[in-house]
Amino acid sequence: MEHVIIDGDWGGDEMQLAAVLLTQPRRANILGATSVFGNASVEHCHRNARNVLALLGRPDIAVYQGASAATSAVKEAEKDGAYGDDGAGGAKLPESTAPATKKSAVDFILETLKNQPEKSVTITVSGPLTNIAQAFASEPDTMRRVKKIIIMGGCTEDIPACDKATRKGNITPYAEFNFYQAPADANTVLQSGLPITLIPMNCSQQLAWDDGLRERVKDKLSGHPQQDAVMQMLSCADFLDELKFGSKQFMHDANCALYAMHPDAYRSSQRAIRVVTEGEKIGMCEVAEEGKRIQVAERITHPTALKLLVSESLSRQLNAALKTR
Ligand SMILES: [Ca+2]
Repeated sequence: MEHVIIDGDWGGDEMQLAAVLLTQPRRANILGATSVFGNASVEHCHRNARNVLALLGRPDIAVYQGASAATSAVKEAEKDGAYGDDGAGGAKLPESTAPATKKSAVDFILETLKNQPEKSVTITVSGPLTNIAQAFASEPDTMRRVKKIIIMGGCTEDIPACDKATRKGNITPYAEFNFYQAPADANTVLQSGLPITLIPMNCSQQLAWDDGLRERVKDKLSGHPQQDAVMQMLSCADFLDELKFGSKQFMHDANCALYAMHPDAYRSSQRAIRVVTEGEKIGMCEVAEEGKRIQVAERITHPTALKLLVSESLSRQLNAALKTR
């Protein structure tokens, strides 16, 4: 059984991630969720987290608000508007009526690691790494109790692109969005010596949210009152990925949950990764000769099966939630 904290800049991507875990209740138990700035302000991402979990039938999973900006940001990093101002592509979900929480994301993460048995808690991170970097800075020994941190972020290989010959990022030609938003925090976490698996975008881009999948999900959600909102949330970044990679948007974040449940579906290797923290290539990953090694997932062995698993989990969980309301 995996006991999981989901940390992210919640939007449609995290909805897919959470659905994968929620449909496997005998193998995954979500201890709580934390929000962070990223695709939108932390207030928007926090609200999305609450609303998404309520829509998935689990308003009881508490969400704790996290960082509103990178730890050492000189100026706010540029965004690409991929998910609109609200991080949900303008989709209007019903407001969760779950009680608000007062504890911060960092306090929740640290308390959970102290209260649960050592090496029993997995954290998935699908937004900027600021909450994790701050928790580590505050109590490194507590953070060492974590079983595993599974991170979607960065890019460790050149990827063929449409607007350039190759790219090593989506937000800039060098940097992936999550790492670009908080490069120093990403570097701190990757150098921390904590047990980390990194799923860089050269791996996560193997899962495109393509036409066949979205038709399937749309069909299965026919009659669901939030069908349109869900489809809107999941497809709002198409325009950017089409421009850069000639593809419909990718299911980057779902990989964190898929890896937690099916690590054997990934080929990975041990590497030391450094994140560039200044200059033109800020946010870029460099493979370092020396330094703390982490697990880097490089390939998905059966992408079609995993894509189907995400889409089935999502439609199944959304429909099941509707029946229990
Ligand atoms: Ca995300």
